[in-house]
Amino acid sequence: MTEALIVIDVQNDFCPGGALAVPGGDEVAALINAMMDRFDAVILTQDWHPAGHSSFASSHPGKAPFDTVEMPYGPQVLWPDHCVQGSNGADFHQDLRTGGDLIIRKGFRPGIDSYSGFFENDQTTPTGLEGYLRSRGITALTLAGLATDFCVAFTALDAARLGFSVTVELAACRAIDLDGSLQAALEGMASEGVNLQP
Ligand code: VGL
Ligand code: ZN
Repeated sequence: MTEALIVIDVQNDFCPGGALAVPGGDEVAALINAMMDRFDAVILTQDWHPAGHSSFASSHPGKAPFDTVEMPYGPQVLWPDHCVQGSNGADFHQDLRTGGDLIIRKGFRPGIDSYSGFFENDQTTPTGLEGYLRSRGITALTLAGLATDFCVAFTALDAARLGFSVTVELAACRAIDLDGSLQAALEGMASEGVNLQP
């Protein structure tokens, strides 16, 4: 069995001091570094938005961060401006080992957000990650990173639906936890057959 570690969005803006800081976000870097050598492949994802992205509250007059709007593809939470392409906030946290095999950037289309490393939030536009994994013969994925209840969970759900064997290493993830989103994400992942490692 060929196994990959998928490191989700361990970027400055999701760490303390960043624009969309996840509590304890910086703590996952060392834990993830220690996991890397166990895998046949290490893949990093990077949230990578153009300035003025449609997921930013600042792009919607009268709206505030964490409000929800209706997009053509469904409801979308609005976020503070974060992970703008080329900014320091979009860089990986300095403690993270970044010598992985592949970096998948997502969320670069102005009109659509992308939580999952596989499909954008319309659940149909692919990032190309599935093809990369399949052509390398990778069948099992372990996920860690930020944030448990958004990008980690969406990536895990897509991976499970695509038929990969999926484990989420919860100790090496941290959550935003917006209105019960962490509990909902954990339940959703469990019901799709994702192995939740405490
Ligand atoms: C994320 C909100 C917006 C994440 C990315 O990495 O979980 N959350 N963009
Ligand atoms: Zn984002």
